[in-house]
Amino acid sequence: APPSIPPWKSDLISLCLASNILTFGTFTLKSGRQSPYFFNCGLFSRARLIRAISSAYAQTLDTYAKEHEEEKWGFDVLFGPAYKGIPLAATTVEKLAGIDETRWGEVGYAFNRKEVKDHGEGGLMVGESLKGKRVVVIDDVMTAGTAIQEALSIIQAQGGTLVGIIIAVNRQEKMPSASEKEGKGDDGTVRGSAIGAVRKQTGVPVLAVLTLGDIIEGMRGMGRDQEVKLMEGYYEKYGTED
Ligand code: OMP
Repeated sequence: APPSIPPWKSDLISLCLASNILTFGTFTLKSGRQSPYFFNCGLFSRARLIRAISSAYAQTLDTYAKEHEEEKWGFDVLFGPAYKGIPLAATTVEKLAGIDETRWGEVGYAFNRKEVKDHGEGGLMVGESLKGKRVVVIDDVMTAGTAIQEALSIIQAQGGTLVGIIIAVNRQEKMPSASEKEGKGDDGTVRGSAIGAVRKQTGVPVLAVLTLGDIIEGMRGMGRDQEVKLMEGYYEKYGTED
């Protein structure tokens, strides 16, 4: 069968493998789940890597905006939660201006401080004000959807209107069960996806550059059968289509 993912996605996956951004082993996730794979966005720290991921984020946002022209979907500020969201927000808006300056030339970026500054310009926020603005959050990886909650409350407190969320990787996982949260393992109950819960909670689109499905597909195309099997096994246990 022909691969169902576009070449730019398999190229990005190859780059992530070559730079150990995507690695295999035994990882304990924030949710407590044990994963055979891990995606580390902190390692997009070299010129050609940050260029690749910021281009992919920008392309994903631009494509979504163009596909939702009728609803006039767009945004004024890209908010990158500290710390990992900061370079992502800055480099992605720069790439957006490069794609279509008429559409994106006035878009801003903003980020929060982890410690509130009590001198100089002061405050919690740096960059564009969120007040009265349409805001998109840019983040790295979504598993259970807990990391994104802090960003949502900051936007609310700053008087912004959330209109979208973009992440590099949607791990396509089910919500953790109550027993998992207590560290007692999955109780086998049927639950929806973490991303679906965030969509429902916020009412906004959650865009992803890559999904676990894309990664599996891309690596299958590279003949990396061993790792594909590990990811499929994990998907069997914790995955959802969403
Ligand atoms: P949730 O808060 O469960 O959605 O997990 C998202 C966070 O987990 C990310 O912001 C990362 O800090 C971390 N993470 C990764 O960076 N890469 C992964 O492959 C998996 C996780 C994770 O712990 O789930």
